[in-house]
Amino acid sequence: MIAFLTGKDLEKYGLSWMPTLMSDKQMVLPIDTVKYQAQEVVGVLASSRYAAADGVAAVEIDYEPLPVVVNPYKALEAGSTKVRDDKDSNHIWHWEVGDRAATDAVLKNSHTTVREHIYIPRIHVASMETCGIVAKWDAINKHLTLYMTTQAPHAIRTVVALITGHLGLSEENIRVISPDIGGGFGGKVPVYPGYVIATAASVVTGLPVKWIEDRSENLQADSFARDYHMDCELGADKDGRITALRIKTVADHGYTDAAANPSKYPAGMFSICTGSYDFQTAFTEADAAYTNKPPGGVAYRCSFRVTEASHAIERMVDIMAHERGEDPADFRMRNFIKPEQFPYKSALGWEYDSGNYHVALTKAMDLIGYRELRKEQLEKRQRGELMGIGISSFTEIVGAGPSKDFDILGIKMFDSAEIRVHPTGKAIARFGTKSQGQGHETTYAQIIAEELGIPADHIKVEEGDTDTAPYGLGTYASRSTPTAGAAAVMGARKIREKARKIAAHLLEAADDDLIWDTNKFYVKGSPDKSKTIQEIAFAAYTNHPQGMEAGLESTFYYDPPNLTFPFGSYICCVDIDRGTGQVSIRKFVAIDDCGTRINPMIIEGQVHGGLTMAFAPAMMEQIQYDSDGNMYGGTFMDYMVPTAVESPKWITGGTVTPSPHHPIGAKGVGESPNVGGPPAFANAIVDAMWHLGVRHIDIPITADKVWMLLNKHGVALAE
Ligand code: MCN
Ligand code: CUN
Repeated sequence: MIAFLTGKDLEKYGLSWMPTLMSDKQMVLPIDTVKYQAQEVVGVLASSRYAAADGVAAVEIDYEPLPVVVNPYKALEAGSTKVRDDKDSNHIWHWEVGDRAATDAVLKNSHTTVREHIYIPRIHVASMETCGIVAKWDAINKHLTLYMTTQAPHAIRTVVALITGHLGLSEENIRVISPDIGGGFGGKVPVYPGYVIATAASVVTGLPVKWIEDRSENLQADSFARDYHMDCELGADKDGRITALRIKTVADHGYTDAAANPSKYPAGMFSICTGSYDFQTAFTEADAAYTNKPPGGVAYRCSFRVTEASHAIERMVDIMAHERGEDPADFRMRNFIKPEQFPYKSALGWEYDSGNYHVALTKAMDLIGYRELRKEQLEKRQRGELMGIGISSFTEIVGAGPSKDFDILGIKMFDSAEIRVHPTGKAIARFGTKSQGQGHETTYAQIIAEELGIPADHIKVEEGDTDTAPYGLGTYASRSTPTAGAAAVMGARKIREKARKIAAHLLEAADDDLIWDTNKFYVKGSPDKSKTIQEIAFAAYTNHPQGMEAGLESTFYYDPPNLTFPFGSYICCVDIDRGTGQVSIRKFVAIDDCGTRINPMIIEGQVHGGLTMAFAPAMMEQIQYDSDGNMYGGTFMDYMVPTAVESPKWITGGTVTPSPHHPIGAKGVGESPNVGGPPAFANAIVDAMWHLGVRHIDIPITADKVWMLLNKHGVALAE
């Protein structure tokens, strides 16, 4: 054992609390009260894992139970137990967008209105590897190196510099390295106490210090996602045209707002909740509450609360269609934003760049054989069998910036690429994003190869080292392709323009007389007079024009003019066993549109993974607490992550509607399947049971929930 570190020790350095990304604050180590079960209480430093475990076992803490508040509605009531002594109440913020009065009036006068309370419970990303860090303080050079699992290394470096400046640490002496981190999925965006404790411990002891979570620590104490309680109301006229949407949300943030949203958007991009439909009128508001739970409101492949928004609208549209006795596909087709309406200004303020929703849904319907399945469903229903079909036609919103509206802790959201072409025509490219398994090494190289004609396997892609990579905001919210991917294009084009000048010099021609073709410039009218990019690269270092800077490289910071709006149509077909309530996914078809596709195989991988991560919270995953704030479970015995055995087979396809403002028309895709997926399952299951009187089931839709409903409606088979 080397040392114990307490909140009191950290207080000396002003580090017992730290800022969160939403300008709230979070305990690093507590001094006399803890806020939730499983909160870190003391740091034990030892020279081996075994000694550290003995050290932990030797720690004795006297806990005195204090009143807690676990339910966010209760937390918001006057006189409720206060979670935070430093705050006046448990109400964190109120946020609203849209026209409240107009929405109320339109809903009041609508021919049909449907209402539903929809809850999306807490879930946890459970990536392959947990979070960890090795902090190494070099006292002689006053240099700090942090090898850590972060999705945003540069932002971390700046934050460390800002909060430790008073201790003499300076940004040029901080190096953050994020190697292969075993998956991120948003869970590795926040800063966790373990990182800070390891760093402080290294500075105090002068030794390199490693912290790595075990699985239970990861499940119980890291940031959680969702926990949105949504009251939704949707109206339609007598012809089945949507009139207005209202959603009122209570957001459970645990004891601190540690969400990783852009500053201006406390509820993220939730106002995309009008989805793929043409709304004139809408209003949404949210109130966030403190409760005695770990920090919530962050990650799980979500694009900043878009999963919640998409679940709400896709469930509501389905409920409306059923209420009207109409086929949900026909109802959607009538109400979709039409292709000629793009760029489309939504009632809640977004400008959708491009879309073609009818085609995507038609393609999905053809692929699954929708009309035949409906026929089969009717026949089965007559035999008393339960079969359901669910559609989700979602719209995503990804690619933050634009920096005029988007920042994290004041740092504007753009992204970057730095490309260097070496004399022999090979290249290295570095980015401000950080792949966690999305394959940037492959796709960024492909982008540059396409623009410069250098073979992709001659291009080395690097990310995640703040000493070498250009400044960027990292990888989350499917922003890499819309931002850094665009920077790669623009940077490569800058290089091509310089290459043109060098080629003109070599070919003794005017710049304007040169034509670019795949990997070379040739002289207009004489295609045999040409210089390849490799010849040009060599000349950039050996024979460049007098007066021109040597070398062939560029740095580009790309600030997107708008977000990108990928979309898709998913259809799920289920059978339900009346004896057990077991739902089996018979078929699942996913049509995704992410604009121009850079690498279809990588996209398919993203979609397969994302659909599995949509299936998980729809059918299995959930973090629950009892009324005293004790977490049920906290291991993989209780938190059900699907394996290959449970996961359905995915049938995927796509359409291509390029983004008009991205330099190659690409939109993000990394989170689409996860954002669009859950309501497809829920809609299918409710569809199977609607005729029994079931209107809505909150996810996860487990067999016991289904069986209870079957039993309640008198159709469960009992042996
Ligand atoms: N791509 C493409 N053509 C497009 C769009 C994307 O070929 N039109 C490729 C990209 O070049 C990239 C990949 O698809 O290689 C994903 O790109 P993009 O949609 O831009 O998303 P990001 O790279 O920004 O990845 C983030 C996204 C998020 S936010 C989560 S959460 C998530 C996800 O990616 N976490 C993942 N997918 C993951 N996949 C793995 N293996 N591990 C994670 O932690
Ligand atoms: Cu919201 S999970 Mo991804 O944005 O890292």
